Amino acid sequence: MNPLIPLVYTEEIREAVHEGRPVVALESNVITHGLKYPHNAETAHQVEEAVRKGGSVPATICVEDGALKIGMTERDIERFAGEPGIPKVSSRDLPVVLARGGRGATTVASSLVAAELAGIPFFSSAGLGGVHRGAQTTMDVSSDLIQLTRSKVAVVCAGAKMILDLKLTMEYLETQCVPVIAHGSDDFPAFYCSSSGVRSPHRIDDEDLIARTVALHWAAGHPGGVVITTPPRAEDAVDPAEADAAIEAALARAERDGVGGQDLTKYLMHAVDQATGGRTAQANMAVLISTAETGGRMAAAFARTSTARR
Ligand code: PSU
Ligand code: MN
Repeated sequence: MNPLIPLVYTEEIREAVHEGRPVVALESNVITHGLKYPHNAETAHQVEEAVRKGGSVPATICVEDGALKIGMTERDIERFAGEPGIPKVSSRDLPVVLARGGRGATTVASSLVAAELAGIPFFSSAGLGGVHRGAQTTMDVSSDLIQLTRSKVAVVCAGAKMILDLKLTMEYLETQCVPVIAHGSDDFPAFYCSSSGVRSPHRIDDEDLIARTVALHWAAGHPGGVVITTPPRAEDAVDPAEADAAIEAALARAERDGVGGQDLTKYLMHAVDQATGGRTAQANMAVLISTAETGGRMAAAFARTSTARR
């Protein structure tokens, strides 16, 4: 462990990591910035339960008192869910918040940093950040993608957020040598929708084979992660035409209001939720939960192959 960075584990997670039992890391920014109270707290609990149902131990990550918390207690989650003003902490913000002894909610990117430091090789969330629409001029590419090239953590998700340019997001992952494996679909999913219209480079439905693929990527010396997608369940998915119309309107509003930088993702997600009468927020919660269960199963499969190799 790096002595400069305090890691505060819950007892359960410390033991699980120590014994090589499967753990799935989870982000906290979706609690503070993605969903509204009290749905955020309820969803965070359901996500943890779903990881357990999949056969793994959940570890929701945050920063508090200048330490990385590897596993939030029920009270921690309730506090983060209810208190306004807890900052979004992405990879570039992490050293500042740690140095100041501060706190914050971790994005996918900073949660991957924490997961690797904590010895947790699997992470799950609903939708990755990615290349924003119009990034050709704004250069807005989520740190989630860059961090994926640097942290040895497999990420189970329902693709990337639909507000993004998913074709460019896939191009980026290809350029950066990040394997993308679709589980249960041919196409790269679009978070609320089962297809982005972009075909995934690989489809593997056998979870043990996915576990072997992840192990081989790292055995080959790659310093980064693997993206494993799972589509939203049919009953949770949003009609792509409805979602697209809401996204177009949200993008126009963001431009009119001059929103950019680290506030853009949250702004767009909320604008789309409003335009769909909360339909996309509902889908977001359902997808977080179903993805977490798949993540739990995949991490368990990976732990079995790791035990076999010992
Ligand atoms: N807003 C949401 N849901 C989210 C996020 C923001 O409604 O899930 C998050 C995730 O934490 C993701 C981050 O890692 O946004 C990406 O932000 P950016 O595009 O600024 O890199
Ligand atoms: Mn950005």
